[in-house]
Amino acid sequence: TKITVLAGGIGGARFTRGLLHYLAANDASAQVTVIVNTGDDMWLDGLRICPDLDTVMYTLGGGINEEQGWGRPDESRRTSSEIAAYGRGWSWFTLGDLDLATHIVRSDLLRSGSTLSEATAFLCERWQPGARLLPMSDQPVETHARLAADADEHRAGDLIHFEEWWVRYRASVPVTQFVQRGLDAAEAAPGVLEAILTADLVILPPSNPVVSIGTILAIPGIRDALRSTPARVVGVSPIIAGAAVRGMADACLQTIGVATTAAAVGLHYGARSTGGLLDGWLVDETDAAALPALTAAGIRSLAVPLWMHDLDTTAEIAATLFRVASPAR
Ligand code: GDP
Ligand code: FO1
Ligand code: CA
Repeated sequence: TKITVLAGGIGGARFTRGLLHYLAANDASAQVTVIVNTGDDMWLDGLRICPDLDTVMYTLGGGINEEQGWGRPDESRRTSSEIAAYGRGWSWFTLGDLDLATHIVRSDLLRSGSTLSEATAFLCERWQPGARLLPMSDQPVETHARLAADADEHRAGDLIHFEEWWVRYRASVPVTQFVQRGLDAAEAAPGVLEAILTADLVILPPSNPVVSIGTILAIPGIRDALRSTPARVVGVSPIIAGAAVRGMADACLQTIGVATTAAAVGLHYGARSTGGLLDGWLVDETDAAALPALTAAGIRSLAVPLWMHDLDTTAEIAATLFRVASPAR
């Protein structure tokens, strides 16, 4: 079985870890490819930072800081503090000392001519994530937020990097739009379209629908590949009981005019039968009231527990997802 997952950071990483746990017991020959959002990437302190790629790599490779959800366990901020003492970098964005090694190695590879795909494959040789990790694109595509109000040195109308809006402002400054800078020159990375077109199953895990999945879908060719793949395309709602479970995804959804509900996000992706992306959609057991609207729209939906408490509860979500995907088309 070939399975392709489109992922952002923490949500997509945790889901995929549960998926691999399920497959180890039920389909050991399955091959999983994760297409990862690189819209959060940036140059900082002369280094290329790829937050979502690193979160997925560390989570699947057993090197994630579990409490934080990103970065490595037992990191010091000594190097970050030294950079801040020079008045450089982003004082509100912490690069742990162990994580910095990853950024240094990646930046070295990129400067000596490797593509991001090649640098990612190299880093994964150490971490052995158990899945093939592909950046969505080898060209830099960086998500920016257009501010609706002044904030510190920024004026209303300015574009700021997504991570500044998310981490420095905790998504609390209103935004009029998200802009993917670099999109015009970007194409899907090697293997990405093929992974979608030749899969048996494509999964949209609980990742941010706007700035993670939405950014991946904006790369030329990816949305069309999802529409035309013979694979089943099934998703897991990142919204439970009208709330973004962790983080501030509601502020992102509000910006694009989508309600923070499991039904609205499912309908935003849309049914494949009507030009959208989804064959199936899982909502949380508390969101069962959303089922009639989703079913009426042509999306096979089920209401089951969607909290990824641990490996077993997450594997159970993956198992349900296979059931939703299985009926012959
Ligand atoms: P990020 O890059 O780290 O922000 O991660 P993602 O793009 O993968 O987005 C994470 C999204 O997953 C959040 O917006 C939450 O709404 C959602 N999420 C987090 N934990 C859970 C969970 O346990 N269950 C479900 N269903 N969704 C979750
Ligand atoms: N998230 C934070 O909330 N604060 C940080 O200082 C921070 C640093 C950071 C460094 C490397 C990395 O890979 C991820 C990091 N994150 C941090 C997480 C992350 O970038 C964001 O929460 C997500 O990208 C939002 O989607
Ligand atoms: Ca992210």
